[in-house]
Amino acid sequence: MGETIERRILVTGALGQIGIELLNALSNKFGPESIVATDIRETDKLEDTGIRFLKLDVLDLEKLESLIKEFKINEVYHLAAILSAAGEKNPELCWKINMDGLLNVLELSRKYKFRIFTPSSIAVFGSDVGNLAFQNSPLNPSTIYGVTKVAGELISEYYHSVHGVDIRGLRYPGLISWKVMPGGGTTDYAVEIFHEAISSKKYTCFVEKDTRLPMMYMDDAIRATLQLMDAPSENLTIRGGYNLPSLNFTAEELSQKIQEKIPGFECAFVPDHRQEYANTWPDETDGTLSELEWGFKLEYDLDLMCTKMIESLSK
Ligand code: NAD
Ligand code: AKB
Repeated sequence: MGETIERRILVTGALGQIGIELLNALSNKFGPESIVATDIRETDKLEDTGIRFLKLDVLDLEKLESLIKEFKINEVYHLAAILSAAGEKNPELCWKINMDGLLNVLELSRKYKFRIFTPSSIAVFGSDVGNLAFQNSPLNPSTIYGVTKVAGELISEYYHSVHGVDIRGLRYPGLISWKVMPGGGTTDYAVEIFHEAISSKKYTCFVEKDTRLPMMYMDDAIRATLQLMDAPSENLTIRGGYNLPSLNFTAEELSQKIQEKIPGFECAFVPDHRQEYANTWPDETDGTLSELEWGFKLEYDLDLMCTKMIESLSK
């Protein structure tokens, strides 16, 4: 879709950690009047933004279809999902929302021909991958969330090759941001730590100090999303989920970097059930294909990300 075609965008799961930031970026780029934000939860947060908000459960196919028709939607950012830790507490619900929700969007795209963005995750990988995960590393996840992300990638590839649906996806690493708290994932500690460092100078981290996971600052993730959606369709060889380059640091390295910027901050490490999920994920991801096919590069390193997080949360 070139810049000359007017975008009429629908975002599902728009009130989540990514949704709120993506709405802001889409609104700056295409104007608030181009966007219909939806979520299963209600909000009045968007009232002053000019973005239209409507309550929508992605399992409600009839309502989703009526919105697609009413607003003549030509691009959907499908973010509604249940994340890893919340998914393990309710695997059936995780499967239902992550799979049936995606299928509803795919089926409607087949009918109304809109373009889709849907995120995958580093949770597609399992413990057979080793430290560095490549695009073509094996996909043997051990969480139900990871299983839905692998199935989501496969069904996306299928709808693209069999039905010509223009769907695009990214395997986001753990995302670090300050506007909205994360919604039930394993990498949430890397956000919570900043909030607690600023409010009480103490944090009890729920993974071991030597836990190393792929991470990314939200601004890089949003830029990657917009860049992928702008890429010419013929340049893309992956429709399920592109690996992205990632930062990698241990929980202790993160706490030490915060200590440099907030003297007196103390972090304890008391692992809970989420350690088990973290142990099955790689330390880092190789994003060579994203750079080659649509030119993505990271802008934030650990130091710059920590500076931005602390500055923003302190305001
Ligand atoms: P989040 O949990 O913060 O937000 C998800 C939103 O979906 C919530 O606002 C929730 O109310 C909504 N939702 C849940 N069930 C719904 C339903 N049935 N209908 C409509 N809305 C519903 O999640 P997020 O971090 O913003 O993640 C968005 C997407 O990105 C997900 O697919 C997630 O798997 C993926 N992802 C996120 C991260 C990360 O670190 N945040 C990393 C990798 C992948
Ligand atoms: C989670 O921890 O579940 C998410 C993810 C990496 O997909 N942040």
